[in-house]
Amino acid sequence: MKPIIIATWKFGENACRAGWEILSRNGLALDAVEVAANVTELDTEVQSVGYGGLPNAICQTELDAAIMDGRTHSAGSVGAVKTVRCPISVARRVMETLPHVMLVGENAERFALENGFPIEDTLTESAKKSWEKWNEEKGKSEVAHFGSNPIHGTLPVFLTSDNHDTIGICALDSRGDLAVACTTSGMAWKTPGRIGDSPIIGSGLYLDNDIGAAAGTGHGDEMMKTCVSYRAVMNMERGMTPEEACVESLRYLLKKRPTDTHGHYGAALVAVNKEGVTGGAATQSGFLTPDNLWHYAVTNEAGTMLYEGPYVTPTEVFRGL
Ligand code: SD4
Repeated sequence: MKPIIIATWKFGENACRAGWEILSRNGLALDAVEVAANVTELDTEVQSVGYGGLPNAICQTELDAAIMDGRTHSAGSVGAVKTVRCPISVARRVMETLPHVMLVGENAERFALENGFPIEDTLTESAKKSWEKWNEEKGKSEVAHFGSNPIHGTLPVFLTSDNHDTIGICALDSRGDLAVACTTSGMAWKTPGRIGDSPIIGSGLYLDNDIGAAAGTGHGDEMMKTCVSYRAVMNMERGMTPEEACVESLRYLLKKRPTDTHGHYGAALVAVNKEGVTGGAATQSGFLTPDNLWHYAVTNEAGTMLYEGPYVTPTEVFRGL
């Protein structure tokens, strides 16, 4: 089997390259998605994942992450973790050592510490400054505030397509096994304790080792309501290509949660099937403005490619502006 790795957003390129180092040496998809996620988690330029992610409404960085291993159909997840820069690795430890799937908050932090993850500062000076700016301006109507002002969709106004959102990563290894990871600091300025779609199995990520894997990014509070990643994998089971599977899952989301009744929001998916075909899609709303385009990265033996679109509306699928 020819390995391949796919990740959300432009910053997914660096993650995919790191994962490819493992896949190209016949390593495990599980190791590839963890290492790929770690690259983004530790990149402080990425203000939406791991260390340096934008904080919640009271200036705490609360990280969510989950991972699945296709070989055993096992899953591990952590939510609202403040003291670990690489929560995907804690999620993997949960998966591999506990009879449970998900730990949250202080007890997830306690589990991490007991398992050798040192207590780390997760808030950078730059993320703190961004919070201070938001905190000063949050009364202004033009400033995005998730949950209270849907005008700017899922994005704080100063974020661009190069610098926002969750990383979701799907990999297929040379043995034909799949793995998927999803890691995020969640929505900036979120209500303390809020956990989004990213660490929820079936929403932020899902796989079936006999079918394919999918992972999501975007407005998690909407995406959770239709289990978008689970639906994308089930669509592949019904014979759809990964791109078709992502498109249909997002269409279903838009049908159930129309943007015009709940503000504008963005949602996007990437997927790979068991044959190594990759694809992705995003809703038009929230992800199609000059400084905010939907990109995903793919790495295989041919190198790393960046793709844009397609964009999905309730009635059409199109590429580019
Ligand atoms: C979440 N899907 O927590 C993630 C990340 C996100 O804008 O929304 N970023 O909902």
